[in-house]
Amino acid sequence: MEKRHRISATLKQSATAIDLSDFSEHQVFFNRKIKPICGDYVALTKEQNDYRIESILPRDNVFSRADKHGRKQHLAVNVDQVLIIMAVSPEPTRDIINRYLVAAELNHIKPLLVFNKIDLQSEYFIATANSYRQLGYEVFLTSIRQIDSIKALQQCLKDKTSLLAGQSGVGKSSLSNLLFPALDLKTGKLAKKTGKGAHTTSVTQLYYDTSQNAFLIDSPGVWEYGLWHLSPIEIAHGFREFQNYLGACKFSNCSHSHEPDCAVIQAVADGRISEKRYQSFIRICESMDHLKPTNY
Ligand SMILES: Nc1nc2c(ncn2[C@@H]2O[C@H](COP(=O)(O)OP(=O)(O)O)[C@@H](O)[C@H]2O)c(=O)[nH]1
Ligand SMILES: [Mg+2]
Ligand SMILES: [Zn+2]
Repeated sequence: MEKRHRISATLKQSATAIDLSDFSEHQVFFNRKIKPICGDYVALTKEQNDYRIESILPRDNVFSRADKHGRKQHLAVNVDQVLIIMAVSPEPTRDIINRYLVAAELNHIKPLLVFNKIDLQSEYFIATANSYRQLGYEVFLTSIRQIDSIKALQQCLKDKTSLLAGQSGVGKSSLSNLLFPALDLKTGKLAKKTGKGAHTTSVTQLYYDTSQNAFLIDSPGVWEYGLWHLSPIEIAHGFREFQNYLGACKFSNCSHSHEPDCAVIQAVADGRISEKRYQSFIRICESMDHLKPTNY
């Protein structure tokens, strides 16, 4: 099926879709059985002046996060990569970075780690960036005051769908305006169109930059509630350097916290896994206690 129409935002009973052949936007309707998510490719039929979603094309992946009850909630689909933006200030805690990475790994979406405001240099920040580079992650050091610093990152956005993530104040809006100069992101197109009406179920918005053939998905508060409920076994799969050891523990359901003959604990003792990352893993596992397990 031709990938011609893509959902850019959803409301309860309608959605907007971009026609990729002429970049026009249409309001589209759908019946109860069809649940479009931002980023979906859809097949439309035209009835008089209304467009209807006939079907949703198969999804490559789904990016999820927790709702306020700690339940897994689908946010966007067909995402190639998630841009995890951090800044010298507000300074990220290790757990924030690791929680984002767990989400990206478990959603099977490539994370790009962006360390922004590098003009306000801090050695701790750069050392942190390097430690993630050593784990094999793609790391970018950027500043909106040094335009050359964003070029490498911009190259990675071409022909891709990128999801923007990061705490408030790290520079997401300023960076996206530089990375996507063709888009008028500041004016808040969505805000103008739909306001904060009660019928708005999602403020997740997909933008299309035709000059770079790049899609950007912005979802304010993408990390307000963070990870949905996960078991230690699942969380361990979000720590990529643990993968080599996960089959080697004495107990197949090892939580890597206290068990004897745990290959992960041994790797930490041998210095093959960083103590800081391991402690963060333990804290993230403990933070799940207050979330109710769900049926997902
Ligand atoms: N020094 C410095 N300030 C920045 C940089 N990027 C963003 N800022 C500032 O950080 C503040 C928050 O930026 P904003 O883009 O609104 O962050 P957002 O909340 O993540 O969208 C603004 O005052 C920006 O001017 C940077 O690279 N260096
Ligand atoms: Mg912003
Ligand atoms: Zn173990």
